[in-house]
Amino acid sequence: MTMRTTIKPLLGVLLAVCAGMGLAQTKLRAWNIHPDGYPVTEAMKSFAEQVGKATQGRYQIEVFSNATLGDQPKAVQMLKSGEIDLAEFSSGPLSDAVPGIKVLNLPFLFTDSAHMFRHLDGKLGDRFAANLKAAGFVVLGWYDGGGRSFYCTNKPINSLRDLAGSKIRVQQSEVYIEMVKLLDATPVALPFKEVLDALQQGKVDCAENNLPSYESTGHYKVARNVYVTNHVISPEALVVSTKLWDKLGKEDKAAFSEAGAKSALLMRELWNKRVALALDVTTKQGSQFVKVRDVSPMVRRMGPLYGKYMADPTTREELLTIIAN
Ligand code: GTR
Repeated sequence: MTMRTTIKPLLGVLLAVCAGMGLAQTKLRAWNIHPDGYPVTEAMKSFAEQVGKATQGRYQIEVFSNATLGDQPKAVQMLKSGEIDLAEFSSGPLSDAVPGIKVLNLPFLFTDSAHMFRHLDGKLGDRFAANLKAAGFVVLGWYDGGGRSFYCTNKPINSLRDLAGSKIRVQQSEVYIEMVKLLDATPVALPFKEVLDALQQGKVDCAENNLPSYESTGHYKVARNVYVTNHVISPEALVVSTKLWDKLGKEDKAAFSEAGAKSALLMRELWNKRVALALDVTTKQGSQFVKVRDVSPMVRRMGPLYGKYMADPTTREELLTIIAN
């Protein structure tokens, strides 16, 4: 008898024995767009470690960072189809697949992260999580996406007039595309990984992001003119596919949820430190920050976008609840 004929049945028996001892291991794949050391990556790693511990090693989660498994819209589909099990998504690209969370990307909706988390950690957060679950994504934790601002390669931006006519890279997400059009600029939707080249090669004049991503991507090295608008403050989410979730037992669900909640708190803490660090690094390297003096002209430009959300009773209620509280 050769190795080849014995190995399969032996493996089967070993796995069955392990399962009987509660030792069967399930390997899970988690998608992440950011590099090592970034708050999202570190929080995901800590999540993976905690799940491993809490389930006595039965679940082994591997975090694939730097978008090595594909860009964000692709990963959203991969999670739905079960090709990957977990992911950390920005609410921008995620909302194209789940219209029930679109309102979260509206410009000037949240005044700061504390305002955002007051809602996400409360009733509205539960509602958005339910909408996500119905679409195949179970939220394990809301992460911080920070405040996004514009930055350009060639000229200082002092007003909306300076942005008009520019080609601005946006996330692959409808709300962002509409927002840039309303500023009389041209939106260019590109995957995150392609933005540095696009800025360098002049395919786009500007991009927009939060400070930690502005720094971690090296965008600051080519686009030094930052127009600090914080036009979108929106969340990100650590999610697991409902395909996997539905297979988990009660105790394992609790272990995943607890690890997710803890990782969110860690992420938010790391985030604040990283914002400060990114500001320091980019300033020292020559980035020029011009703070918008008055956001009202920009808010007024967004009228048609708000109009759409006010026309729908559900999003109208969400929008009004958020701005009133
Ligand atoms: C980052 C966000 C990423 C991605 C990126 C982008 O702030 O964390 O998930 O959405 O922005 O602009 O593509």
